[in-house]
Amino acid sequence: MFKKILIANRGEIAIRILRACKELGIQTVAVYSDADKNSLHAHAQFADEAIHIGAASPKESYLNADVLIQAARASKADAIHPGYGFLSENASFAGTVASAQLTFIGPSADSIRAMGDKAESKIAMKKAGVPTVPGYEGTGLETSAELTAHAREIGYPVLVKASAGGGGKGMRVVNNEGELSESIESAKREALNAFGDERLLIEKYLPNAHHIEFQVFGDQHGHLVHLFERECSVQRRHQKIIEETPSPLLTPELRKEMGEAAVKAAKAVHYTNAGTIEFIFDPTNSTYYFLEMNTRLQVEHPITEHVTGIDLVQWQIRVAAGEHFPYQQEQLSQRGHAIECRVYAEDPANNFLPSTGRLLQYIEAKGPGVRVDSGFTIGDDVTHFYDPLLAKLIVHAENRETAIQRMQAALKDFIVHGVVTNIDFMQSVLAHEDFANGKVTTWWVEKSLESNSLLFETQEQVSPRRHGDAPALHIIAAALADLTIGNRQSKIENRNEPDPYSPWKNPSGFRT
Ligand code: MV4
Repeated sequence: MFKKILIANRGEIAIRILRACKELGIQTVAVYSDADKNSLHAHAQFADEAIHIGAASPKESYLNADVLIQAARASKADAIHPGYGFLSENASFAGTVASAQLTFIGPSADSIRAMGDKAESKIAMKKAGVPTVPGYEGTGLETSAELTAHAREIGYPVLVKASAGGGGKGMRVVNNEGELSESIESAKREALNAFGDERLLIEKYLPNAHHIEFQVFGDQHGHLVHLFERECSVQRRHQKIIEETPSPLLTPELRKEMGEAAVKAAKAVHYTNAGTIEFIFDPTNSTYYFLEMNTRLQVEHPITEHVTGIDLVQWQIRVAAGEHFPYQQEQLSQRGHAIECRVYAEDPANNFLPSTGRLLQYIEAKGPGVRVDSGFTIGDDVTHFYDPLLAKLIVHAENRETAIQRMQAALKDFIVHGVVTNIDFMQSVLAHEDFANGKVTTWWVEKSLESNSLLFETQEQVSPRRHGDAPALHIIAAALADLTIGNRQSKIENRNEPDPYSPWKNPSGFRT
């Protein structure tokens, strides 16, 4: 087993990984940027060591492979956990880590590469017998005339996608032939800009799709299983808001079939460690298609942990160290229902713009069946440098109905002052009959916001405290926070006192 792991990430996921290391008796090294000097993840309460890696901008710190590897060497870490985002799906980073005689806690660079390209992975999946969306993927550099012919064959509406794409970039819905050439040109331009790669593929557009993904997990001895699905259809502009498992849409038969397809997909690229197979699911005819694979631990992994009882982060570490994953597919099952709500510092009433500022009051929900994964505490600043995710609120209960009720209560208990959050917005979604009926498709949030202000109307009914008493609460919160922040600050200052005898203090200037 590893003796020491460097966590190349920040915030809630760094803290989640630090906890898993602590439970396994592994020493930890946190890294932090200028903006994170006082952040929880670099605090002695969580990390054994903390190394400063550069300026606030991700490029100069959390995305700087060289400085991360130097930090791992200087601290004598055996392995690096990349978390999610940043360098987690960067094949060249995974390769560099391996060449530096360190273990990358994740899949091989080859697996990451094989799944990194939409067109290539789609071709590989077809070959492996995994259903993919009907469409055309050639070299990706077809002329407009060639693509027009293929689109006609597929039948409108079609979807033009950038091969190198992700997060909806370079994606265009095309309703008829008249719109095609312009969409191709603009998608190419966007793809070239974003990825330096203008290759496109074209496929049938599924307008009523649900996003259902399967967690897969493989060890280094060829054993690979799935840990069931997560339904992630409540999202806006490719940012997920609410995830749940089991999906209210799947029958046991479909679940089994899709799970087997997910295992097949992962095995085709000799996948090891934690990964996710994204499917698009059409409830009108119960068809499903492979969309892409995320070759990392995902933000929403906790709901899978609660329903399967498997600690995914611990097992990521254990299989990376060469251990066998001990459960056969038949031994794995789903117990109860789990939901995750992502608490963002953003303003739904103002086009969901990130809301920055100091957390004047911050009280997390707690109680039986309630878990909060967060990297923030009272007094922290929410800056524009990083994702505005404040916390992940996760509940687990006997069934979907009780899980929804538990989530609604927990959201009421979650108090944040100083920044605006999407808490009330999520209450509106949870209270909506479409959500109760499992009718939320991937476009549902945008459509509901567009068609009427229904979501915001519901909001006032669900959450009257949003109005009226807010200014007074802010003043009280600010006064209380000053006291608490004062206490907290002195704790952090103690922790940042340089220790002249520290064995990991190094002359290369990592730690200031
Ligand atoms: C689609 C689709 C409908 N039809 N493909 C979005 C990003 C990438 N993961 C693929 N995406 C989609 N592909 C076809 N043929 C709808 C989406 C899509 C989506 C997929 C998953 C999660 C959220 C989404 C939000 C909008 C569109």
